[in-house]
Amino acid sequence: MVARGWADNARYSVPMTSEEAIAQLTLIRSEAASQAAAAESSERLRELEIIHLGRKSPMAAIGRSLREFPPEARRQVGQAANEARNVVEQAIASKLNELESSESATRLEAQSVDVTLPGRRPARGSIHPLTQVLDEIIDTFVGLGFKVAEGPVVETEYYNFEALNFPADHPALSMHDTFYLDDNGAAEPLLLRTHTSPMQIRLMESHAPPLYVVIPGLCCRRDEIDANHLAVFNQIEGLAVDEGISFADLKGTLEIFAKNMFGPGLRVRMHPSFFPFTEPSAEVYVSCFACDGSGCPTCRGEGWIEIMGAGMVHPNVFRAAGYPPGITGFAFGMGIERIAKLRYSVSDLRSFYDNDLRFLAAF
Ligand code: 2U9
Repeated sequence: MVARGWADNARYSVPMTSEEAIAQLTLIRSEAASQAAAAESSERLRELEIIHLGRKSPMAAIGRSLREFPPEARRQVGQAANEARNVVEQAIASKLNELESSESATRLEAQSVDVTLPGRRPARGSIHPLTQVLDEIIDTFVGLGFKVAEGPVVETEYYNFEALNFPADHPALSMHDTFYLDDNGAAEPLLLRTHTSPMQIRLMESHAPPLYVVIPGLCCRRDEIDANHLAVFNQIEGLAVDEGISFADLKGTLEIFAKNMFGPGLRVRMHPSFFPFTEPSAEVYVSCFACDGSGCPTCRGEGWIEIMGAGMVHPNVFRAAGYPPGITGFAFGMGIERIAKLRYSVSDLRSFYDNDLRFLAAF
């Protein structure tokens, strides 16, 4: 039967008989199926989908012209169009499936890992020499029953100076010249602490005696930087407060520390000195661990090396902290960088902060 319909795209915008439409569909169906089978990529298949099944495809045009055919022809053309669409969809889908699995196999192949190759060893860091020395110092004092505490680097003038018995115009203050913060209306000037001693005052305010504590931490002074001085450095200070604590307890404690740090055979000597917060005060020396006291370049020919300062806590300091009259205690303080410099025979303190891996790898 010759029944006419219309195909409305450029190629097929001519009236068609149902036979012509069915012939067209058969042609589209076989062409599209063989194009799909020959496709080499999923992109090409998506392109074929648009060409053969899309809104502007000849197949869609025939579909739109169905209503122009009489019922019997419409049924035949419609059935042929459905079959053609199913065949083309099926051909595209199965090729897509095939391509995707081979594309993913190629991808997996490219990403595969040879587990038999030797591993790459990650570069490992090490503990900074200053941290190593600090840990060793802390270990000794913890072994003797001291606790460890830390406090703020930003302090008030009261805790950094006044409570520690620094008279307002005393020359000892010049050794403690430091950096002040913009006060922003604070009741009291704020500064970067010059020693960790303020924290001992804070601890005494909140803890009744007995007190055995070491306090490590960052300190700042307005110093010219050279091989022996840094403007930002680390200290560890100790405080022991108990009934009947004597200078002998101080010396015995420091001897244990010095022998642990520099060697069991060395001797400890104390020289009179002055600090506002201790009375009496002393500089603490160890016999030179390089020449055992006979004099060498390490001890600049003196036979002795200064390692820290110490003394018996001044009664004014106990008073400021609110401790009872008659209580006794000792205190000491040392620079971590200085101890590490001596311990490892480093000639310049700045090496600890250069971040030169060749230097740091030596520890
Ligand atoms: C309180 C009472 C006493 C801490 C002390 C020193 C002696 C000392 C220096 C060593 C090298 C500082 O880093 S350094 O320049 N320190 O000589 N420090 S006694 O005395 C205290 C601390 C707190 C309440």
